[in-house]
Amino acid sequence: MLMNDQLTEEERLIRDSAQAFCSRQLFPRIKEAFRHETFTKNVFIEMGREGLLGPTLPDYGCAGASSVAYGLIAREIERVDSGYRSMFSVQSSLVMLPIHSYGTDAQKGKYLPALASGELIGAFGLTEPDHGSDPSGMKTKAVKQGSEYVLSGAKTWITNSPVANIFLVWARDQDGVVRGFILERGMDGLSTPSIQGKYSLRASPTGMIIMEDVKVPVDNVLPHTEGLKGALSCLNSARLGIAWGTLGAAEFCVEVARRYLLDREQFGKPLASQQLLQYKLADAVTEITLGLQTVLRASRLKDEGRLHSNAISLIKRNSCCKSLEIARMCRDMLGGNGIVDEYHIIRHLLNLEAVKTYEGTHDIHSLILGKAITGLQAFK
Ligand code: TGC
Ligand code: FAD
Repeated sequence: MLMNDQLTEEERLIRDSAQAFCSRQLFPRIKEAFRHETFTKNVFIEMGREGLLGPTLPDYGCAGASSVAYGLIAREIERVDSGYRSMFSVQSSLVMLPIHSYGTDAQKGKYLPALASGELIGAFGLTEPDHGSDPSGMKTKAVKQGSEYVLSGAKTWITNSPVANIFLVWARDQDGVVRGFILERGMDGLSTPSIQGKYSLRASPTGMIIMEDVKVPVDNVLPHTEGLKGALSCLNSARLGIAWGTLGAAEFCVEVARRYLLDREQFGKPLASQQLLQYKLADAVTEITLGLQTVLRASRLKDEGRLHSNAISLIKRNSCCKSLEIARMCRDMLGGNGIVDEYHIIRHLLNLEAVKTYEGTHDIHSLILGKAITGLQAFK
């Protein structure tokens, strides 16, 4: 579709430099990082040095780039690994963006430059052990006592939590109003155990945020958001990035499969010459092409202030689901070699299973779309 022509000069430059960075800095470490669940803070520092963190913010050391540029970065990072894209998404969209949108000048000045450089790592705590798809039932409490709030409760499945320095936590105050709080590592009563045994996103640390009467100064409350809407609004930008990113993972899988099929001969000729396999490649390339055009259009609408969150649900759901199907099909095309991490496809396939679940599961986005189509709410 000559997508290159649909990008601005700045977007092309950002994409090319992100691509060079990802192949130079991220790709060489991913196999070992996934195998051994190793994390290095350098990933954040290097992303920060490259100007990739919080790229749409207009100030505090950020690039002020378009939502398309944000998506192009997500696509390049996820071409390498969804876990690295998770780190980028949470830092940029779920921590920096809410602080920028809802925070005081003092909070912005204190946290944003250090988050942009990767010196500080952030985490976003919405999900709780008993409230995943339905965060409206959240139990984490914030009780005001003088100049502090006392937070108690637990968040789980939190990307970056075991390594984060700051935690954007959503909790209910004594009046039942959901508010955003910035917690810092080292506060008494705060702990962040890792979740063990993940077979997906192994390069991305995931854990809990446990709060046992953590005293949080009122200066750490985000003043410009009240109610669940604030927390859910944060998800829009991250979901858009996922819609771009997962297509990058799918593109990588297709490229590996294409090269493999051209090189490998069975029954006396290259597998790539077999009609069944060409048919599958045609399906994969079609879905990726359609998906990219749609996320591009959605991102342009976002920058014009005309993108509805229902449309974000549509692209998050579609990209995750199609990319997962493509990864599975490519895995199959490599036969036995498809399950070996040397070829990377099995890693993408395992990652995409989690990406289909977080930021609203596939079926939750189906229900959001179902409500938009019928006017009837089917969640509850
Ligand atoms: P509902 O009544 O529909 O909504 C409450 C208020 O919020 C508004 N709203 C939104 N506003 C902006 N953007 C959105 N996407 C919004 N979704 C809802 C809504 O208009 C309403 O506003 P108001 O003014 O009327 O008060 O709320 P509900 O309780 O019925 O729930 C709706 C539902 C199920 C769609 C929502 O709870 C939901 O999206 N659930 C999924 C939960 C989820 O996505 N969690 C993500 C956690 S973070 C994460 O996974 C990070 S992984 C990142 C990584 O590693 O990359
Ligand atoms: P549940 O809500 O228990 O859902 C289980 C199943 O039931 C799903 O198939 C779901 O689609 C289905 N279901 C639920 N409700 C309905 C319904 N009404 N009708 C039909 N089907 C329904 N959260 C954060 O806050 N911050 C993070 O940084 C973060 N990072 C994550 C990283 C990883 C690796 C993972 C796996 C999750 C992360 N999450 C994070 C949590 C994520 O958002 C939740 O896992 C997700 O919202 C689903 O919640 P749940 O796991 O509790 O599943």
